Amino acid sequence: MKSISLQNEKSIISNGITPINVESEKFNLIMNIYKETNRQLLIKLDNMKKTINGINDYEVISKVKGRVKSPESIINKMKKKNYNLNYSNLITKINDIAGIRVICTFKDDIYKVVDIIKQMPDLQVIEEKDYIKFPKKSGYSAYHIIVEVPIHILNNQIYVKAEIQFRTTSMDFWAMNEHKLKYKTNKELSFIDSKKLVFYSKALNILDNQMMRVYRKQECT
Ligand code: 0O2
Repeated sequence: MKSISLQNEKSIISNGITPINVESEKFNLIMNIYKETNRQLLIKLDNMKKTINGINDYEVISKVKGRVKSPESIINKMKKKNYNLNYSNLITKINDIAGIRVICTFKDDIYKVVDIIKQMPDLQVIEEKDYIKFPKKSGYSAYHIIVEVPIHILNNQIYVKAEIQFRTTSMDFWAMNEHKLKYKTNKELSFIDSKKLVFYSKALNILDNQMMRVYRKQECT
């Protein structure tokens, strides 16, 4: 069996610099590969959720959800980042076409879960971004990793990149609301409202820490 990463898969991205046509068969084929990547990653992380929750007396992972980025959203992101709209850039530069979100109860659970994923023999963690220790200017807090997932297509094993975002329930609550309010709309929030969102993110972070401490203290007594 041939093992190769998607960006080197000549039969799929030959003529990688040809412009993206979202109606084409080639685009469809690439999207199907990301759908399969998403499906396989979801199964893996759902199994992990069942095992971890089963050996703990609370839900370490409360939710695992996944989505494949819509064609419109892929094109918008490429335009926003000033990438030429070609297949090579799509595959090599847009890492979150397959995207999974893992919601954990406590912040320290996120680091434990990431460590477990790093030890999975069939997943390669190729990039990490710790927006928990270093939140974005917007107030966005989460832990992101980019993984390479082996997908079997005919007699080939292709490594496809996917993004996994880890958030606590309160980080997720904040991000989903902020996403609706600001991040995904072209509407500008006022300076005061933006400041409020940063403040709310900090307040939720304090609550996350306090709840975690109370819970961990109870566990030890
Ligand atoms: P969608 O619709 O959620 O998929 P960037 O650093 O943002 O220019 P990159 O390299 O993809 O781009 O990095 P990052 O930050 O690791 O991941 C981007 C994703 O994180 C976004 O995907 C969002 O899901 C989330 N994210 C990043 N910053 C914010 C933020 O300020 N607020 C919210 N609510 N989410 C954020 P997309 O594709 O942009 O959007």
